[in-house]
Amino acid sequence: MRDSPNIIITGTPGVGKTTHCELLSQRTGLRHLSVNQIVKDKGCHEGWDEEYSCWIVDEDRLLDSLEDEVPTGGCLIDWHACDLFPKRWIDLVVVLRVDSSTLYDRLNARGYPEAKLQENLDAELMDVLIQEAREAYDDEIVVELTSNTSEEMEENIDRIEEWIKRWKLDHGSS
Ligand code: DAT
Repeated sequence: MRDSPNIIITGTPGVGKTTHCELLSQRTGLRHLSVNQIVKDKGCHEGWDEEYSCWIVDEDRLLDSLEDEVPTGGCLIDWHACDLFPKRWIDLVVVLRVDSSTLYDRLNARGYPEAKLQENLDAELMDVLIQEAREAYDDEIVVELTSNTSEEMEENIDRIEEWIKRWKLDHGSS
C-alpha cells in the first residue's frame, strides 16, 4: 500500500519529460526519479553505445535498484521507455507528445548525432511510446498529453496535479 501515487512520465527524448517532472516535483512534493541518472549513477548498464551515444541498459539491475524506492510510492518516473516497470507499481502513465518540427528543433539543439535524431523522430511519428504504454498497462491509466508549448506544459502540470490530489482523496491519504 502506498499513500502517494507512482506516475511514469514517458515519451520520445526531447518531448519534455524532465521539465514536466521537475515542475511537478516542486508543486506536489513527489520525487523525480530520472532513470537515465540512476542507470548512470548505479551502473545499471552494460557499457556505452557510441553510435547512439547512450547507455546500454541492464534492465534487471535497474529494476533491482528501484525495488526499494518505488513500491513505497510518491515517484515521478522519468524515462523514454515504460514497459519494464511492474503493473503493480504504477498508478498513472503520462505519454508526452510533440510535433515533428518541434522535436527536430529540440534534439538538434541538443546536438544529437544524425542516426539518433532520425531514430527518435521516427519513433515519435510511429507512436512507439503510446503503443508501448497501452500494451503494458490498462487503458484507464494511460494518458496522452501534448507538450509543444509552455502553455500546454502548464495545462499538463495543472491536470496531473489535480489527478494526484484526487488519487490521494480516493485513497484516504490527502
Ligand atoms: P526530455 O526529458 O523528454 O528529453 P526535456 O524536458 O529535457 O525533454 O525538454 C527538452 C527541451 O525542450 C528543453 O530545452 C526544454 C524544452 N521543452 C520541454 N517541454 C516544453 C514545452 N512544453 N514547451 C516549450 N519547451 C519545452
